[in-house]
Amino acid sequence: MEDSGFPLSPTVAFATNRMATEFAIPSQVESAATKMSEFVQFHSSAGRRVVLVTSGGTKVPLESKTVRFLDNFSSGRRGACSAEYFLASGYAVIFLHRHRSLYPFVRKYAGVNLLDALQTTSEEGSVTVRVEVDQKALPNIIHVLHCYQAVKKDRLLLSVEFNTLSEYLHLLKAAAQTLSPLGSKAMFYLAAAVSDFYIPASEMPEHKIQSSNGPLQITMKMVPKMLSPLVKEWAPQAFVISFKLETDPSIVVDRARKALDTYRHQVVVANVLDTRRGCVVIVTKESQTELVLSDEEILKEVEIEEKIVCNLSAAHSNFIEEQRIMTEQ
Ligand code: 9Z3
Repeated sequence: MEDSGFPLSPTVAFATNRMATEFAIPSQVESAATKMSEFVQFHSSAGRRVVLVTSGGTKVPLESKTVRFLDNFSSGRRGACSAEYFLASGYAVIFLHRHRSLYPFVRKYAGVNLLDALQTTSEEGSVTVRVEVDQKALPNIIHVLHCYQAVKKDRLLLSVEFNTLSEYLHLLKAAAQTLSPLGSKAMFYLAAAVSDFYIPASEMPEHKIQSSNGPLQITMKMVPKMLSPLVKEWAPQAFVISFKLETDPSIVVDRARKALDTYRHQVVVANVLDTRRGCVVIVTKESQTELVLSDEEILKEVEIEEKIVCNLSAAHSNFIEEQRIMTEQ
């Protein structure tokens, strides 16, 4: 980050210092930053909006030569599915996702054994192999393939992978700095389920923890909240959406509102573990909008992400317009 010339607020300075001292920069960050920068320049010159979608859980190692790690439930479906709807709404998408979590388009066939869905029809030994697809095993495959190919042809989707918490944090920072020049046209859609706890490298055993030493007690540190530097330092003009997950429905909206008060970004999407596929609440400073799938929509296999993305891209348009008017005054 270039020095802005202004002193950092104490919370921002605390988070960025901890990130710099406790999380070494992983090797792939530099090349990912170059790719993201080329992607943003390409779409910015076309006047397109760009959204960073984060997706999937994070892996928190317990040993430096890692045999064991802590993980969480996130499948990456919310992020993968939302990325498709953002693409359909005209956004270019940087998809920052956990390695092997669900991926846009192909996510529809997760769990299908491809080898059961394909048959070869050409003679054995011929150079080009013709393959027949069982459309019952891969429903809607032709449409999905065409959508994917159109997105690929127009270079609208950039895939960036992370695995560990450290990789996630540094790639998020690199992405934010790359998107910052887009100003209000940049959107952050932070749907990844990032661990709140970790063991610093300096406190981690090098080798596999021995069960012969008896029951295991571990103390974990709090992960620095990177929403603070993201909103205040890295991309201060962008439209930022975070997600709040709870298991207790009676507290989720209050918690979302508290996050909004603390970080002062634009939107928190509140969701509850058991009902997250059918119901969310979009919380902003002025409003609270419940999005729910009706029984009929569930039968038609409508996805809640379609509603979320529709709501947020409209809110983003308003935000861009408000910022334009403010800078003109
Ligand atoms: C979410 O709340 C996402 O909607 C889910 C999606 C992870 C629940 P899936 O990947 O699930 O489709 O299986 N993401 C953010 C969760 C989170 O960890 N938020 C933190 C918190 O609630 C802070 S941003 O404190």
